[in-house]
Amino acid sequence: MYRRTFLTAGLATLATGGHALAQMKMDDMNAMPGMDHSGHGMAAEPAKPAASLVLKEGETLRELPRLANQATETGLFRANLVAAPATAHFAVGVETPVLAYNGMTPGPLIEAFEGDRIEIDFVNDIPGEDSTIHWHGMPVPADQDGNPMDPVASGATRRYAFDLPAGSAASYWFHPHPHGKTAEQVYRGLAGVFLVRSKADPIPAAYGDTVLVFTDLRLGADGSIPENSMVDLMNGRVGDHILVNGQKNPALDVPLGAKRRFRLYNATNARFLKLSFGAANIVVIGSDGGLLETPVAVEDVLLAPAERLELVVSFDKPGAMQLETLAYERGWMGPGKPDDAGLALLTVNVSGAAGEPMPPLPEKLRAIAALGPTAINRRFVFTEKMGMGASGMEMGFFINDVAFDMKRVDIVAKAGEVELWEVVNKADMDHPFHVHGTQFQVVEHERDGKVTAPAYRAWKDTVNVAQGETVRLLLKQDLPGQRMYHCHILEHEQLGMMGIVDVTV
Ligand SMILES: [Cu+2]
Repeated sequence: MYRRTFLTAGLATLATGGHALAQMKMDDMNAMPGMDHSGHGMAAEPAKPAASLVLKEGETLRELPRLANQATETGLFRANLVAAPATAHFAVGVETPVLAYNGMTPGPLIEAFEGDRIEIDFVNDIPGEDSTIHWHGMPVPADQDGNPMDPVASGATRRYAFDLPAGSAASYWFHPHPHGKTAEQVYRGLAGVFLVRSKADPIPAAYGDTVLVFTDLRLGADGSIPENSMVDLMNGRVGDHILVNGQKNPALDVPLGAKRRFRLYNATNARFLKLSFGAANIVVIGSDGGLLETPVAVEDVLLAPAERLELVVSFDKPGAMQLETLAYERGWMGPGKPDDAGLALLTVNVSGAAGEPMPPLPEKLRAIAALGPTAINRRFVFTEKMGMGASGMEMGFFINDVAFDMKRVDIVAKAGEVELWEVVNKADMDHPFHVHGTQFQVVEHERDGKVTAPAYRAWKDTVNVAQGETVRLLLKQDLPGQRMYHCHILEHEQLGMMGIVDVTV
């Protein structure tokens, strides 16, 4: 939609949607990053990519450094994570101020085993801003999960401590979740991988285990990371460069006939990644919450913001093969719609000589019991409201017609009870729905009256709800306390598309 028609549509929405729009508090608007207090308002559109900045491509894919375990006792993982300003070198000869965990973006990779006790001392050295660490997807107690209600003040330290239960092996991650600052702290560089492993992993070790974390970088002409514009707030921030482990289109060499295990992480604020791997065959073996029951062959995959997938890719033809983006219509408002298709994220060079023969992928990976029967049905409806107000463009993103309020409990659930959640998207964009503290199972998708079952049963903590779509899922919270549920386009979460479920015993 072009800007003029967009504004007209926005005004029409305002006329009919005054009730919901009034929930968009002006003090929240003023607290938003990128808000210009000079009276001129904020930039409407993101700045154009800086043409003079060059990001090197084709360097060897880097492995994310492991966070060292300081504990000597077996079964204990203890370490420090410090969030602080740092300098990164993305473009050739240019320094970029970022936020980093222990000086790194993405942060250091945490690797632990089922059954381990985790103790992380978190130091917030971000000047003037609260932060938290949210353990995305992990079954940690509510008071250890980095909720916006539990901020760690600038200069303060707190310990996060939790146990990893049996059966929890999966590709999790961690990122900040402070009220009103999540989107900015993540696009400035704060995100990291948390791998929980099983000692009985059925995937052959010969496939390796390669983590690919996608982030979305935008650089201004001076090499700095610009603040969010109005278009970013509406659509979620999409950058100019999709990076893999902090590199642009890195390279990986494999012998002919190799099979490789990849863990894909969408750690972007708002980029939808529909991906194919050229001529290589892709098999999905895992989702947000760990392995599937059986491998599922696919042509391509859609990875919405915050989702993860585990793949086994077979490289049976010599030559260069690219992990590349395909076109995907995620809904866009206003100018600046990104060109999503045809971006090379990773180049795999397959040698002409065959390597060691690969053991076969097992046909059975694990059992996933169906959740049920259900104790209660709930419905969550996503809407967007936009229009011109007294101080310029106003916008809000709502669940069941209300914007997030940290002091309001939206629903009360009982620990251990299975619930059926119906998530209805009546908005003009896709919204990836995330629930803290547990993993759920998607039962069906409904769009234009047509109901479809998912291609496989899986544990998920984030599911994309496309424009006009309804997603039904089964969910059970085992631990008591307050949990967040929200859109994982982080700008939408920040502008209200979030609620609190209070889980009681
Ligand atoms: Cu959203």
